Amino acid sequence: MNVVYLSIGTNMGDREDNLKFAVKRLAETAGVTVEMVSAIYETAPVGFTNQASFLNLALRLTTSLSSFEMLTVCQQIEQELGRVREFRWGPRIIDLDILLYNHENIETESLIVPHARMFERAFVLVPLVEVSDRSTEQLCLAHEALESMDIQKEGVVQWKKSVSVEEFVRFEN
Ligand code: A4P
Ligand code: MG
Repeated sequence: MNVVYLSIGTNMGDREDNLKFAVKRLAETAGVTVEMVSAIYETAPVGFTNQASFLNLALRLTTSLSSFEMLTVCQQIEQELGRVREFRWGPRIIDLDILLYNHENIETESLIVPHARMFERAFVLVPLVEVSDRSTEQLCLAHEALESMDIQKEGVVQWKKSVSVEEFVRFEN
């Protein structure tokens, strides 16, 4: 089984519903087991700052799917939610990013793992450490990077406490 960490973000529409829909769809995907979902954080926009605040979470899953199959699953869920790409780092209904896939380093045109910007982003690292230990070098780096950050200054605030995966996906849309 492969261990995968995802980051999910949204700043358009009903943000909580968008997160729930995405986690539920992942949990329903054949070959994917969602193991743990972090709390939901409200986070100040990074990159393009003149946009609404985000809700972000991270989750850990195990899967028999390859990293590229996992990317396709993520992109399908984005499409189902009707994501329209306007511009890079701009507002989005949903964004599912693969942070880590086992301890692999992948550098292709369509997939870069570890996610290229994850170690500098508190909105990624705060939820990630909640669902991870220090079992790989990359996770150690993630924990260490977060320890040297000022979370409040980065604008990351817990918005909703963590609940079980079952409760999270018990969602009718
Ligand atoms: N791609 C390459 N590697 C990966 C990966 N590890 N996971 C490719 C997922 N996709 C990956 O992504 C563009 C391309 O990246 C895809 O075609 C895929 O093949 P995209 O989602 O279409 O476009 P994007 O979202 O504009 O780019 P990206 O890289 O996801 O943006 P970022 O850098 O993740 O920034 N502020 C807050 N507070 N919270 C946020 O969630 N998100 C962003 C998005 C900016 N600011 C934010 C947040
Ligand atoms: Mg993305």
